[in-house]
Amino acid sequence: MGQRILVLGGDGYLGWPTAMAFSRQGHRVAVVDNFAKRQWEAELGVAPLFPIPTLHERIHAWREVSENDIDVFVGDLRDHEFVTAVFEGFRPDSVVHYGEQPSAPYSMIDAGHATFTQANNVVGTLNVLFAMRDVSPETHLVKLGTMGEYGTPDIDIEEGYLTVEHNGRSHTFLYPKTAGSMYHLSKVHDSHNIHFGTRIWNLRATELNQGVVYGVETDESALDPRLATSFHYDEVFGTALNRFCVEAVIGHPLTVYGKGGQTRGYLNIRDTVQCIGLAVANPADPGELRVYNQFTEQFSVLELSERVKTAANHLGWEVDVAHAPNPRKEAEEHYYNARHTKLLELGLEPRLLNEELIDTMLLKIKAHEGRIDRSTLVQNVRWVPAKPEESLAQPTATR
Ligand code: USQ
Repeated sequence: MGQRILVLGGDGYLGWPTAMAFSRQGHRVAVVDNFAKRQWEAELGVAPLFPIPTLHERIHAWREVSENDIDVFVGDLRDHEFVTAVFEGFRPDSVVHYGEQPSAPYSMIDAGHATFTQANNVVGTLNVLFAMRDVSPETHLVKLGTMGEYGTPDIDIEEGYLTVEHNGRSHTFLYPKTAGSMYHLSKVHDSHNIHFGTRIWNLRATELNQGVVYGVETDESALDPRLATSFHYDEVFGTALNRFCVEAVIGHPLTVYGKGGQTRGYLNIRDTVQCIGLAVANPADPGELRVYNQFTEQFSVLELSERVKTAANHLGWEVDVAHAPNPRKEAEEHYYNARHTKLLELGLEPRLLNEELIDTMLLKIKAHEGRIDRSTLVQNVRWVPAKPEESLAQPTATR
């Protein structure tokens, strides 16, 4: 029997494909969104690569294509009464929570964007936890965390917890977090609040510490152009591989920040949908916060840029890799070994990055080349503000 699944942030890059996938599998799906992402895009003058209809138009198109309905609640997760009313009205079995400000650079623009990001993300998640406590304590929360919560410690990264031996005794704690941006820190704060909700109120939760997602489409978004997902390539909302592919298409040097040794976990957007499905199908027990590291393979940014360059060269395109000064403050050469076995044990079948997949991305992006605004590729959001006399040096390009 299908579940009642509420997708928070259901208008976004991952939320919309997730909603469609569950709907197609026969679950009863409702999405919540306040269109904040569309406002941040307008604020920064950036746009997704593919034209994105309104949420209501998308839902209408989905009904035409799939003969399935998706319910919609428009409102802000920071509004406690709204969140409570949604839980009372929909009574979800599972809540998939993507409804947060998702960009590290956005959170680092200035004090206003940092405080907005942390307040928005932390308050929204707290309202979800209180609605669960008061309205539907049996609901399973599936919360998108991030691998960036851990940072890049000099020891192996475990899945969520670390057992510490101290003065002859031992205790298992949430794995220590050394996040690298105000955005990543907002997710750290969420993790502690969710842990509290499971310990004190016996709630059930799964946190998915996701790596960097890449990809242009999923099985459902590919069914009709009106179902496209909001693929970003600008400096603020675009992620590394997606940006490199767009840059390769228009002949812009690939923007590797600094030495390029920054290693992260990555996964295909289709695997995001698969992982969420596995988490929802296998709920946590009451009182349990399960933590899964959600990525399929790890790369340095330099390796990623080389993969894109090779694929583009085979298509006959010239591509430069530019080592721009790093606008972020992060380790550019570091140890990185993060465990990610729990989702595999649940049955995840990874779709690994290969040249054919990069080709597919490059060609799909090429078909929309006319919509690419190259002025949004470099916006110089810096982790440490520039001194007045200082400006970013020009990148050195290598071919
Ligand atoms: N990077 C470049 N050049 C670029 C863009 C990024 O070298 O043009 C580097 C960054 O400096 C960083 C790495 O690539 O070392 C990843 O950056 P990213 O912008 O692709 O990803 P990040 O800012 O970490 O954030 C993204 C999503 C966020 C999610 C996170 C997962 O926007 O929502 O939480 O990936 S993770 O990185 O595992 O924390």
